[in-house]
Amino acid sequence: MKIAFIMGSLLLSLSVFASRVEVDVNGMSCGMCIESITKELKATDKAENIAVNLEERKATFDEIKGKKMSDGEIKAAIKKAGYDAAKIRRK
Ligand SMILES: [Cu+2]
Repeated sequence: MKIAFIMGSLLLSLSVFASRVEVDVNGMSCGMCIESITKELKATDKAENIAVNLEERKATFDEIKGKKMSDGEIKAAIKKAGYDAAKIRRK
């Protein structure tokens, strides 16, 4: 019963989010950087659960299902915030 519930939640979360995306970002230095990157990713309307880590120089987010973002779109959003997306990984 409990396992069925866990499996169900797992399937549900898989169906809600298309994929987890991890972006290496160059040029971040403070909390304002985090804010502007988060804002621009959110503005695409394709990213959820956005987390920007200053120490790891990384932005991580979930693509909203059915709204896949191309590498170009991700780079454009990061660039709009004033930074450079170095490497994009999908999990
Ligand atoms: Cu900053």
